[in-house]
Amino acid sequence: MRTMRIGIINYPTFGGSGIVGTELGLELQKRGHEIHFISYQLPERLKLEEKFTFHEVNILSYPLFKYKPYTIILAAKIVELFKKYKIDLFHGHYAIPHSTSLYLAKQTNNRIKIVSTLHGSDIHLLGLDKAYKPILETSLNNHDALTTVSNFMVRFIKKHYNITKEIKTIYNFVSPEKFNAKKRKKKTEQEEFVFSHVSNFRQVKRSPDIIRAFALVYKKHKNIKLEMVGSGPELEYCRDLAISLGLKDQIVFRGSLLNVPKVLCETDVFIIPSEIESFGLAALEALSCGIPVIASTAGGLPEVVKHEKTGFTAEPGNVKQLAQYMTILLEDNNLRQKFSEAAIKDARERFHPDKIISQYEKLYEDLLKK
Ligand code: GMT
Repeated sequence: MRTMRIGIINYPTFGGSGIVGTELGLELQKRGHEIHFISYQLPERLKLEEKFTFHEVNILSYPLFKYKPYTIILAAKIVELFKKYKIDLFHGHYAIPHSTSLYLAKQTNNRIKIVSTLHGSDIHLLGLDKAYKPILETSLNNHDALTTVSNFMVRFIKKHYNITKEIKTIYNFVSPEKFNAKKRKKKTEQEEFVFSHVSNFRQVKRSPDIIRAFALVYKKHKNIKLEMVGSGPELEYCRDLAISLGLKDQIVFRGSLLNVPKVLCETDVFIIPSEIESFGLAALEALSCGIPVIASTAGGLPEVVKHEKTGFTAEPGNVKQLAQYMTILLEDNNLRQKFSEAAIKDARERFHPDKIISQYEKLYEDLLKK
């Protein structure tokens, strides 16, 4: 396989698309490709690395600008980097506004090859707004290749957008070195049983449902704890809810953490009850650590969590069902162990970087041949 020069454009924050973009770049780099990371700030997960090339997109201020035109500045950066480093292709993560910057760059220089991965709320929430939709459709229809992260997303895009280009599903992936069961502590019967949740606390995540379900479980089981990791618009509401239900000491809010594997080491069951979720990278990271997951049946989550094999899937918004599944897993050590072993096996078989990265490499090779 030829080595390629690849520009990766992503958000630098803790969100799933930013993480997938960064981890993809690092995995490609390990395989010998020359990677150029491009963003307005150093991506969080790159801060842990030693070797990488990062290009900052500087946003100039000007007295007339109330809103800075990032889309144009990023497009100009892509054109500049293409010329300077002879980059074979640019791959954007999260369509708004990256896919439009890529489209503008290609309009400026037709030899630039562009790929976008459509991750989640860029499509099932934000992109549906008429403020974005027509420009998004034009931008995506003029790409060299498009990918998304689940079969659910392919169906959703076909149903709601006028996209004529083929869209390929390439699942999120997880590194067994970074997320593994070996680091998990063996617990004694006396130790607290830990549920955890990692998210950006937006409404779509339905984080308060977990607190309400936890309150139901707590009526019978006192030796339990809930770890809530991340921050976002509903965090304060969740804190207040925990206090009002008398669970201040049982529920810990950790804020945004870089060291998610550390929390997972102490977790017995992971919960992700989203209203809609294109894939659920946080669920996959938990499965990779051998943690059974209770997910909702929404979006692409059932493609990741196998009901009654690696966890349970519950109707979004059904707090009683969530509490039932939490109780089953809490009370049945054997079932938890069975799910845990199946979770590790499934994460390695279906979502190992070796399996997923080669799909991206093939996609790149095919489009460069054209
Ligand atoms: O939309 C978000 O909540 C964040 C978003 C992002 O782009 O940062 O995450 C999405 O992309 C992840 C990586 O592909 C997926 O694993 C998440 O399921 C997806 N989130 C949603 O669809 C809500």
